[in-house]
Amino acid sequence: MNYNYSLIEKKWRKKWEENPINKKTPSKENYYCLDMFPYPSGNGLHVGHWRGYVLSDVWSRYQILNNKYILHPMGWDAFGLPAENYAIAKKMHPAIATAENVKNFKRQLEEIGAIYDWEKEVNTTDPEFYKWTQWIFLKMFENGLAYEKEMPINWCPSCKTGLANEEVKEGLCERCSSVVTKKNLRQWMLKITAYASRLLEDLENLDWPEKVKKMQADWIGKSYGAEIDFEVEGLDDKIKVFTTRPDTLFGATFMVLAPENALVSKLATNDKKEEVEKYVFASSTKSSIDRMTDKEKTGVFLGRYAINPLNGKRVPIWISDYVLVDYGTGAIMCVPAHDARDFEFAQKFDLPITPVISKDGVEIELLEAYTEEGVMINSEQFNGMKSSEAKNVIADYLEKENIGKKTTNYKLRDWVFSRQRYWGEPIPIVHCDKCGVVGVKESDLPVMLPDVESYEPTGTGESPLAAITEWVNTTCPKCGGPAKRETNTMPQWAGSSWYFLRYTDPHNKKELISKKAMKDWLPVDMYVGGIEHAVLHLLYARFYTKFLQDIGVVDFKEPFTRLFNQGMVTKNGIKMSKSKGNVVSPDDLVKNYGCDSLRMYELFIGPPELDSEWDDRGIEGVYRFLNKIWRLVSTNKEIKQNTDLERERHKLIYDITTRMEGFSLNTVVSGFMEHTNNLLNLQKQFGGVDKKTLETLVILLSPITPHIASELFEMLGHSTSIFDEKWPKYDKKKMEDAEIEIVIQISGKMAGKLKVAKNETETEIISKAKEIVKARLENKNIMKEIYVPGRLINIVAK
Ligand code: ANZ
Ligand code: ZN
Repeated sequence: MNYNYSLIEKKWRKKWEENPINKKTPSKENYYCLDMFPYPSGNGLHVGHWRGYVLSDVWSRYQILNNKYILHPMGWDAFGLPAENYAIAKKMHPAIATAENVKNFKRQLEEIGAIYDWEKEVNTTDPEFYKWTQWIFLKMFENGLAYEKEMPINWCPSCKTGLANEEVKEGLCERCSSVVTKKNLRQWMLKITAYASRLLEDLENLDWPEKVKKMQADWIGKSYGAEIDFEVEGLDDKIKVFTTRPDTLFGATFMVLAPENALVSKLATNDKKEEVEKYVFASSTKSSIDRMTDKEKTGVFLGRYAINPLNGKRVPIWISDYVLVDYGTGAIMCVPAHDARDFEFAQKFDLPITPVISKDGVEIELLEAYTEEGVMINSEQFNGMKSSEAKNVIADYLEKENIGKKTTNYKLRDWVFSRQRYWGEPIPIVHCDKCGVVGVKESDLPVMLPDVESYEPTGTGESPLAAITEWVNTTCPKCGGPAKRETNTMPQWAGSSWYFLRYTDPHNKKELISKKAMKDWLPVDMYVGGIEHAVLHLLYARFYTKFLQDIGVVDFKEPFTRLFNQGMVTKNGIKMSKSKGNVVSPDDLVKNYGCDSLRMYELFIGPPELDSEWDDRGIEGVYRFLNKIWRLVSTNKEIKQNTDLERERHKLIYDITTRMEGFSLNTVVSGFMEHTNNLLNLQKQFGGVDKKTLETLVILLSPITPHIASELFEMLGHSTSIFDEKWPKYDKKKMEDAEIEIVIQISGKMAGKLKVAKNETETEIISKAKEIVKARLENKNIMKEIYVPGRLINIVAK
């Protein structure tokens, strides 16, 4: 009988459909294993996408065998730019394009043999779902966390929409790689900054990759420092700066304000006004990428001076676009001796450079900024102090003298939450001339996204929704007078910031989720997805969770207890993607080798957390290996268990279990390969293998290759599902080899080796050892014989 994967896979799919393998029993604990849900693109899945879904399916099945009742849902992140851009390109309504793509995705996911609970499917574009996305926004609005602001935002001229800072990568639009510019628009903002410290502190206890935690911490970007006031000569105004280096204050020889700083026009002296205005305008039209990467520093002197509060020296005030208006106070004190950017600026404009820290307290001429710690110089009463101490001492002194105060600053900015696009959740807000900005009544949710003829972006900064007057014109929920709907929509992140909650109770019409569903399933036990979501999605989801905790919807502070980031699949060294033209479709591979072979090969290509190169020929080897297992079991003549077989079985369980637990799934596969060879050898040696060993092997295999494992389990005489079995347990004592190897030394030098039975006595062992090294002991006197049990014998001889 040959391994007929196609028959077997069909057979077991059907059985699982009729008889789901994930069953609730009183003894089972719940376990929530979640995939990052995909946006259903038109391209379908390639083997790179498969990798993540295989990982989470293997993990879910492994949990079932560990007596868990699992929630393993799937859904669609279907609002947003990618879906809309695709629909525009195909000249289809996004709703229709999305529905088609979802269908195709589902078919492909079923090919994986994954056990998704389709009863729990969610779709962010379903009004029953986005009703709650809007509800969360309303609650944030009521709690002062959603607010409007006129501001220069990142604007992608190609996508014709505003972008969050998070969606701009090195000055380019994350979606389409166009250069991002600035545009002044009224925006809805979410006050994520109110949660900055909690978002930072709560990272600590998460079972997440350290790398991801660090990326989040860096993004939140907490800096300790001080705000210091500089008086302006001849005016009552003060300039407040933020610095992380109060220890360098004596070296502050000039100041720089961001061009957008509100004080600029007031501080500029008359003879400088024209030049200043020109510069301010030029920076406003510069793209952020230029501002960040321009090599030559630029700037203009305002014609005015401030006073260094410690040494009373006059410092000229400049503007330059290397200072950002929205970080710290939008103004800095410049210490060219110890800051690289300030050094460059000082050199370019010939400004004084005064070192205030040196390595060993001796002043030397600087060829570049000295940014290390050291000993204070040129700093009056603080001279000789370590700069690391001076940081605090000077900050304390400034506080005492009322010149400054210690503060912390976060890089994290409030979240630009509106998009000027059609394909998103309408923001549930109404603008009334009398009452101002009013939230839609909860009972009127969802605010349905109207059907429109033209959903292409207008490019004017207005959403296409603004053109639908019958939708825009409404009545004010407060006064009943005429009012207009908010026409901006939410960003794609809105739905994905909380979807994982809804899976636990997707059909609840009364609440976002019930308390029972929350207690039963949340937080998520294991979250599997790509590293590209390390910052944004995970940060937003954490923020939403904390907010929902604050308003009593959930009772935990972190949504994802354990996180696993799978690496990318590459082909010829670059990420597999349709646009790179290097995708491998799973369809033919499944046809030619079966789903089990492809599942196993996906794991075998490399450590799951690392990027791995795809090699089409590799699957052949895995296929041959499954055939080997097939033969091992199907041709076996059953014999009674003996100690060799028992030992091999426990070793097998041990290896597979420890590697599974460590999520080292590629070595799980290689472990199977090793142990299958061992079993084949034992089969040859003893004329067969015992039944228990083979049962163990196929149970261990079942999370990875569920179809063939189920078939072989049946072949071994079982009529129940393999997934009703328990994950096998190992006994370390039974793994020990019957023979041990002992090293023989003569006077501490290696002289030979000896294999002995475990129960042999010391005298027997020593006499055997002496027999082996007899030749080297000739003409020598044995002074001493030292035996370290189970390890070595040292014969001391002269
Ligand atoms: C004086 C100084 C001396 C500084 C020195 C650094 C080194 P992080 O760690 O990123 O918080 N800074 C403050 N606000 C800024 C803004 N809006 N745009 C550009 N730069 C700004 O860095 C804080 C430091 O970055 C601050 O400390 C300030 O320069 C600069 F030897 O002040 B420092
Ligand atoms: Zn009103």
